[in-house]
Amino acid sequence: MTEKRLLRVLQGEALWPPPVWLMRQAGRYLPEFRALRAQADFITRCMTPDIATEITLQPIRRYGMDGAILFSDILILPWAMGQSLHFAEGVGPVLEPIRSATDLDRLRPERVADVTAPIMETLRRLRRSLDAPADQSVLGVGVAGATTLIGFAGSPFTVACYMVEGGSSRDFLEPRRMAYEQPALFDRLIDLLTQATATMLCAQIEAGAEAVMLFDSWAGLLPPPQFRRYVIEPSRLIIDEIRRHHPKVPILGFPRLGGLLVGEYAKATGVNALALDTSADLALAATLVPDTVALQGNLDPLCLLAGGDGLTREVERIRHTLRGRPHIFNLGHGVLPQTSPDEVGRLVEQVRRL
Ligand code: 1CP
Repeated sequence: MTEKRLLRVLQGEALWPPPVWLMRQAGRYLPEFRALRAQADFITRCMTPDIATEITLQPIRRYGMDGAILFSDILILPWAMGQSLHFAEGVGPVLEPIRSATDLDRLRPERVADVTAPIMETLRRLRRSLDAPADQSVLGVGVAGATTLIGFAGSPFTVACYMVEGGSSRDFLEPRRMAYEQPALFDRLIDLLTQATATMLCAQIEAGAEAVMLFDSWAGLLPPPQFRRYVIEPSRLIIDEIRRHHPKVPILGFPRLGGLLVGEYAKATGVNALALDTSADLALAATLVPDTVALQGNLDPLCLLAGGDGLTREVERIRHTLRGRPHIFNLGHGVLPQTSPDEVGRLVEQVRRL
């Protein structure tokens, strides 16, 4: 049996204390990340195995997290298909928007494998580093061989949001309009992303990812019929395709702000773990989702930022509410840049307290 506690929970075991990792655990709140950040722009950092490997391992060295998530981004996929992308300081991603069939026809999904080859090299190096015997490990005592390597992609709907909007937005009006006004075009984009995402996640697994996660950060913008069509159905197809090639590799899904539809999402897609955002009531989610499916989450990133006794109380509430069922401790969204590295250390220590 594997020594990796996160993998055991993904296979349906309830462990006490729960394993822990954090979304955006490699990030600006770490001084060692900021030091590397000056060296290259964001896409170069993702595409350079030396840098991406180092950034992924930083939080593992510091905290011995149970999960290491590949340092990359959900928007690397459209970029690899040829859509122009850059990350503007203080603004976020900026893309040349896709608004017509002509724009869509310019995308080159057949190029993704070649363009993302350096990312697969990063995964191979990460797996070697994480699984090196203790006496050869670059990680701390007790960490060698204990951390699960997680690959990921954005879900088709969330990636389509950025591709059609041309960047970040609070409400993503352009993709939501396209879904109503040009449904055939939006369907084509979702279908193209569904196929490309399944292929890329299979490649990540073949390069060493032991689990993969689908981030659907904007799923909660959709009414139920569209949630079924653009969130559940493409995720189900991606998961079916991955299982055809890699039946044993666990898959996590994060339909953020999915509300009452998280149960239907979990059952229809067949995810091994459902990541819950901060708004989810854990006891209610536990009744909606089959108890063979692990729940991941869902501490408020602001609570971690604020720290102190409030953090202690929330960690206790969350881990005790889900005690007895498969649970992976995590935040309900990413670590905020203003977070203190010491509070992250305190959080991990407390989650692991017997
Ligand atoms: O300037 C910088 O250093 C770039 C900041 C940054 C980082 C560190 C971006 C730009 N992406 C990432 C890494 C990243 N993104 C990871 C791997 C590292 C880790 O988790 O530790 C992952 C899993 C993501 C996933 C991601 N990117 C999501 C889904 C999860 C979520 O946060 O909702 C989304 C929506 C993105 C888009 C994106 N990329 C970057 C930014 C600033 C954004 C968000 C823009 C927005 O708010 O709309």
